[in-house]
Amino acid sequence: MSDSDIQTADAVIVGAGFSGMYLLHRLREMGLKAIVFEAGTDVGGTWYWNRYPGARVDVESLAYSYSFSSDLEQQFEWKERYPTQPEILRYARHVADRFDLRKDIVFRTRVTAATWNDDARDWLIRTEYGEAVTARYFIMATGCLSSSKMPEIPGLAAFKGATYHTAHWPHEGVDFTGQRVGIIGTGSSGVQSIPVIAEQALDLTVFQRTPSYSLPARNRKLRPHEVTDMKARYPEFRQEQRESGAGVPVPIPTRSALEVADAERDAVYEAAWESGSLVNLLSSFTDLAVSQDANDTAKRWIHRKIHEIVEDQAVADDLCPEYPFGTKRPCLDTNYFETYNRANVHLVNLQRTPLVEVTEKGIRTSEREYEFDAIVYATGFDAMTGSLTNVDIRGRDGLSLRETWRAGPRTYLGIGSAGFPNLFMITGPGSPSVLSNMVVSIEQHVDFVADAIGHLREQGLTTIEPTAEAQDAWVDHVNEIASHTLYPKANSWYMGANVPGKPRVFMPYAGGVGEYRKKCDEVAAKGYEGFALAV
Ligand code: N01
Repeated sequence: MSDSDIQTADAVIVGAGFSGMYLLHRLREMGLKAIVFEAGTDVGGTWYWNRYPGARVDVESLAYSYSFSSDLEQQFEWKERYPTQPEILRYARHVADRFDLRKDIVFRTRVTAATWNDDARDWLIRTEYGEAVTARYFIMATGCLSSSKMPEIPGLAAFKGATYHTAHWPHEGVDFTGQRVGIIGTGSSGVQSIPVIAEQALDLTVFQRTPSYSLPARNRKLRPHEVTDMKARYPEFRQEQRESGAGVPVPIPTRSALEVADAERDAVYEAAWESGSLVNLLSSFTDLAVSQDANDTAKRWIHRKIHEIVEDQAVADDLCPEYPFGTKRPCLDTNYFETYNRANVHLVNLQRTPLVEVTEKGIRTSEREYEFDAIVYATGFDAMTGSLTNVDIRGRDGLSLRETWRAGPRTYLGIGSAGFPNLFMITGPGSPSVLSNMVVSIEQHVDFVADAIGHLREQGLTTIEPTAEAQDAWVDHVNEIASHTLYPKANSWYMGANVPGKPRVFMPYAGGVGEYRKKCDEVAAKGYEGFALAV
């Protein structure tokens, strides 16, 4: 490739989801030329790809939305409390149109490699089609849950029927009417899709390795006064979001679950369950995330609920999780546990009868073969690091991000990594990200990155890169906080436990978005303390 074939830009952004879109807008406002590469055919990221039946967000629409534009806040009309995937995609498209974003987004194109050139002080970014762009700043806005995974069992290609992964659902939808369907996976995607598929299919068999904690979403249309009230108090509400623990304002608990009488504790759990909000239950007492005994009270209470809803008590037993509540991502559902009361739904407990293989006709466990017309894989993602290490990123002296992170991701603030100048990650490992309302965390990171780039330009500087010392201290801090919680007790994707061979490290920052924001603000105020800046 000759030099004339290489495009130049100030910044290359990978991904046109909520992060990439806002980042493009911010950088363009600052006068930078930014190019976004996006593998899909449209904007929306997660909400572009995950079109499975029943897909919804589990943060309320009025809170799961951008705050950067008051006009956008005031003019967009959300319809439901928990919007469906099509409604969120409509919002993303609306944002793209409103801010004229598409003209700088190259769709249907994956970035495959990025190499830092220390002489030129820029990145050379390559796509799957061999295109190349040089840019001073390279930003991975690739999302935390974008690199999907299949189960690690033989015979995946042998099945003669139709197969689907929840994260790559056909745009035209799927009609399961009259079909025998098998679904593997009971995380959020499984929990949301199982009730909808069960209503359509002739027969649905659910293969469950680990049960999920799930609460009823109590979704409904938004009332006009709810929308009007929120629109009137948005500035105040946004501030509360930014200062909260998970990007969703809730009263801060003051009591231990162990210091109240059983009846009172049950009433608190009941109210949270009825509210249809995960954070209400997660933050009902001070110690659910840190004390096994406290957490056991929530666990036992939810087990009781499952046993009340599910008629067959042996099935209810199988649906009760044993790991501490909240240590794997809990779900919000519509009729999930009720679905197991249907005659056409069957639960296979893979703890008792593990998967052996996929066959021509269906799925074989250690007990027997099940025959299907279609198999749905709701088997999740190589979370947080997968989409970053899938690109061959080479920093200073050819340093490979993939190799450097072999024993687990190492970042400063979840934004940068030592040895990779001018590489930024939006909601990377080591930041609150997946433990929070993603839009709140995305906006905070985008603002931090855009401000850092603005600072470099104002000061006549060209590079910014975490120091090894600051990064080591941050990684220690992230681990230290996690070690005081119950999170490491579960085999979760937060721990990398769902991907065989992935190092077991708790990846997100569990200190809360408010505290984290304060830390980032301090870092910026001190001239980007912990980063080395150079001319
Ligand atoms: O993926 P998951 P997901 N053999 O990893 C099972 C967000 N999200 O797509 O738990 C057998 O949670 C696996 O079993 P186990 C949300 O953050 C949000 O459902 O590893 N089973 C598990 O049951 C969520 O947490 C929303 O033992 C295998 C399932 O597949 C995240 O995305 C909606 C297996 C995977 O569950 C990921 O959710 C959807 C194997 N080899 C997603 N491999 C909302 O906002 C995997 N499994 C509502």
